[in-house]
Amino acid sequence: MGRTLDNAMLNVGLKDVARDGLSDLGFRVEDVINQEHDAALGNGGLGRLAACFLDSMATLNYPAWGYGLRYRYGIFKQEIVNGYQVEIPDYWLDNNPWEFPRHEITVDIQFYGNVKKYQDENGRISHSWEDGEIVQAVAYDVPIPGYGTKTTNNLRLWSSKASSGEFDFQKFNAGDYESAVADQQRAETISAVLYPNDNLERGKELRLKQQYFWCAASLFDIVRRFKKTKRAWGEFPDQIAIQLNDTHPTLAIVELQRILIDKEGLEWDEAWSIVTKTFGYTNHTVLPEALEKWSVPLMQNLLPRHLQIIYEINLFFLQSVEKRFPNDRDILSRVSIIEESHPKMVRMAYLAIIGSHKVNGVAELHSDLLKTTLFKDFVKIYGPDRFTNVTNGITPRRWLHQANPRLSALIAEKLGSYDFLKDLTLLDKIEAFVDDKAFREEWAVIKRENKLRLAKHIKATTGFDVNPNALFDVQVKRIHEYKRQQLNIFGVIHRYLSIKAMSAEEKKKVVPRVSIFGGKAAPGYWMAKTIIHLINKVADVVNKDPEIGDLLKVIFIADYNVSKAEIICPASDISEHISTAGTEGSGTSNMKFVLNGGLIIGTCDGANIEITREIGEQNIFLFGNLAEDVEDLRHRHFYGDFKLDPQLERVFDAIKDNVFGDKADFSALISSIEEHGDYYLVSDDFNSYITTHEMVDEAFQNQEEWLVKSIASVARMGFFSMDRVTNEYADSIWNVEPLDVKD
Ligand code: CR1
Repeated sequence: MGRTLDNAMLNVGLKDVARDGLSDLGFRVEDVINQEHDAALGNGGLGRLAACFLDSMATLNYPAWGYGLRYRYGIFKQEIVNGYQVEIPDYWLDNNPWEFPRHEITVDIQFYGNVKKYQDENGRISHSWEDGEIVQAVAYDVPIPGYGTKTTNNLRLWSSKASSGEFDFQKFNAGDYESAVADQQRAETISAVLYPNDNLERGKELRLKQQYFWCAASLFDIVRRFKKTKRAWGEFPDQIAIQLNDTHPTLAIVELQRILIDKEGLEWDEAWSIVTKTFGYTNHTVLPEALEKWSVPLMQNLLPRHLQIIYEINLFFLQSVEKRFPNDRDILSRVSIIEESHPKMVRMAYLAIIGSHKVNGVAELHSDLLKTTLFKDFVKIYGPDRFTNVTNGITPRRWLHQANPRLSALIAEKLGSYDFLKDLTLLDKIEAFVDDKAFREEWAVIKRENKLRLAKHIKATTGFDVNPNALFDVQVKRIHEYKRQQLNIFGVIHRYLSIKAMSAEEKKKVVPRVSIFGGKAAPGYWMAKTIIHLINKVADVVNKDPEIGDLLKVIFIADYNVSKAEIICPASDISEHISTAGTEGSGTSNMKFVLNGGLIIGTCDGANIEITREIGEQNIFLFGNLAEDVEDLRHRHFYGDFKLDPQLERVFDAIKDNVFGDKADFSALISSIEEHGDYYLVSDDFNSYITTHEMVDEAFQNQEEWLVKSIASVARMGFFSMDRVTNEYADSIWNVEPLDVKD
């Protein structure tokens, strides 16, 4: 979510009032804004997308709730010590004025125990989940004000607590002090910490506990609210839509089925029809290591009744598949929710598909890949209409108006109002001013000021001076091999070596560059940490090399988060979105950078492809192999049919010559490319990457042309508003309409 104050003031239209009032008291509104801690309850694009959804749903007057966990510790704070990432706990909850504790709204959540079967006098069988342990979920509400509307929605975050309350005094009085404390601590562990992995699942029991705790509390809340209306159960899907943001809340499907059959006494078929009409599932990644699977024994122990229901769902599903494809024996094992491995595993994505009425990916390429690879069999079973695409977007309130107030004001001045913040397609009208000299000038001045602001931040946090006239080249996102920060830093080394080999005359023609990196590595992701280390070692050498001077600077901005992104996005000349084709679901920072007048260099991956379609291929720097070629290239690497790119070899030679510290520190990174199959195709894309960067340099030298590209691109970004996205979900998945709040 990032910070709230600035966004909330802008959304409810009170920032000017606040500024004046504070100034009367001798304070600057900016200083007050900067006191706030980021709410960092997620890892990367997935969580930030949810935050953009909340802003949009409130702005468009959709009566919608967000549900999540109130982690005591969100994503860790990152420090760089001697070039290495160090993780520090993030005490974000101290002095958080935005949450409203609802101590009266609690739900008892059960774990472990066993299932008993009962038969009544009519022979009807029922199940009851008994014993085990109970943990209490307590609601904390965070208000989400929409922009230019009276609607304020609610984000409800659940915190875990011992069911006896703060402390079991009975146990205490009986002399069992230790166990009273232990109960309390075990319960509080559930919402204690966010798992710090982006695009990776690790199957730990506590994580499954978190997921169930969150789903069960939220479902109880939703069902309680529905029951107050006294409507018939059949109306449930008309009144309620639940969207699963990836598979992490898939247990909600099973939980609703359990509530309906075990608690409310509905027949299986009626209940299941309600469930599937209620849920929609968004898939956010095709990376195999991110696809959730839970071990059957683990689930059997923690959630015995849910496992039974999953087996039942699977049985009915497989029976229907067998009926439709009687001659295809293999399909049953391929699509089964249960993977017949040792131990057996529950495939959460399959459960999510089977329990939902619509499944969508987050960009066109990604949704196509889902249909042709991961979920191919399900397309055969359910038909293509069950699968759809909704390309991601971003909220222009935070990512233009709040992050770049001067650009927003310039656009408003030209368009005559701030209406574009509610209908981003209106931006297309600024293209008419592309030849207006004064407008262009102003556009350039704003970019320069934003670069100065970032330069100031860099100076304050790293001690390095960067030249604001240099080309600012930015890659900020989670550090991951598939996102290929290693390709970027190898490109930087190539540039460094090239400059070193130049004559004084040649150096005069070099376009000065500042290569800016930022992003966290998962604490257990060793290769990602190695990449961070290499970036910082290269920075040490390059930034202090007198032969280089202002021609190249390398900066690693520590602790990248939402509020840093708000400073960084408006300040880029070019940003990098360079994942191996076919691996990035969508990417959303690509949209943020373009909306702020930065150009981008990228592969034909995720939403880059649609950004190109919208802004025109003359306004983007695309490079690299296509998704359709990836499999073949990997195959060739596997059979040794490949030669390392010679310019990349030169880069590796420098690393092996200890130019950037001990070569041993980077040997695994190099051998993953040289010897172990180059899974992310760094070598295959290297030549295309550096040639395209030469084109970037050339283009940047013609500042007038560059400005035209920048303005035209912003003008054509309307499609990527989160409001378009939200309306698409509302129409094609949720079947919900806006509800105006009356005065
Ligand atoms: C994807 O990697 C996408 C976001 C939001 C991420 C990224 O490309 O922009 O989702 N996926 O859709 C993810 O976190 C668990 O999967």
